[in-house]
Amino acid sequence: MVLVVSEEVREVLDARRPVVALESTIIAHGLPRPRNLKVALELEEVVRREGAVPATIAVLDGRPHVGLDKKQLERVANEDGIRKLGHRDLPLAVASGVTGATTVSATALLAALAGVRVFATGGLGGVHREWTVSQDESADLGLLARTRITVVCAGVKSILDVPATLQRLETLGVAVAGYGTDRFPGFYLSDSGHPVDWTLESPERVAEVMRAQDALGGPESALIVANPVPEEEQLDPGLHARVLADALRACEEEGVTGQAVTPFLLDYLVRHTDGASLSANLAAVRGNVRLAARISAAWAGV
Ligand code: PSU
Ligand code: MN
Repeated sequence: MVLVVSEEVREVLDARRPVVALESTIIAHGLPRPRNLKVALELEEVVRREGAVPATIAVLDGRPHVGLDKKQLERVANEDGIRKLGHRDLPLAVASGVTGATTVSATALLAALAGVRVFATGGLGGVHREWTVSQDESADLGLLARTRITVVCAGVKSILDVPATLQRLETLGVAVAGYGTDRFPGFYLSDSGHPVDWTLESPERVAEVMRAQDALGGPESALIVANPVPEEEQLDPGLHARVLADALRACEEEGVTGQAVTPFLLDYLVRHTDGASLSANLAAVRGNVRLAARISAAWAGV
């Protein structure tokens, strides 16, 4: 067995108790040090407070881990040169003995392989704004079209082309519902300016949709639960628009491409909003993790 499932996670899975998968790219590449380790520990604590067990996922020395202890989390947060692994990178990382953080696509795949059904993150990857030139669409979307998992997120990162991403999710057949809203959230912002077709009002309703997915059969696709950051905690929309425009320009001028694009833009926003984008990002992630824990409880029937 290639997958290393921690003893605690194995026990809750066997007992069909609530468990929530957490990604590690946000820790290694999405948040500045030393705040990132604190956040990683805090997010696990949020899951526990809701009565669920956290399963943070990463690849350590070529072994995919589901459930990390404190030392392992510290490695993800602090190790220099830690790689960013999408799902296509997993076999290469395993065979090369590499240590890397997993993106939404790699985390969702490993969580599903381990039998974890609910996953919380910040914002999904998606279609980048200059897609017609770069063809840059996150592998998150394609993987979620083929993986039976529930992802709680604050929409897709606002650095992306949001309507194009929503269209791709429709084309790929991935279910999307707003949580308590008929507006698609905008990651740092409560509202991306685009609607969603479905609204779910409680963790129990989300669990019912998950049961319906399984009962219907069909392609093993994901369910995206789009949970907005509370309006009081969102980034000021004017500031967001201004700094994002600068960030996109800087990205182009500096010739940043591929995997480096998302971390570059996130970091630019943190530095040029005096940390306000970081606060909004963290508020969104915290809310998502809490909701995911509640959904995992409803799913487990507790
Ligand atoms: N959400 C965040 N911060 C992040 C990411 C998401 O709040 O750093 C990461 C996720 O791991 C997502 C990845 O899968 O960015 C997308 O990267 P790319 O655009 O290179 O596929
Ligand atoms: Mn990309």
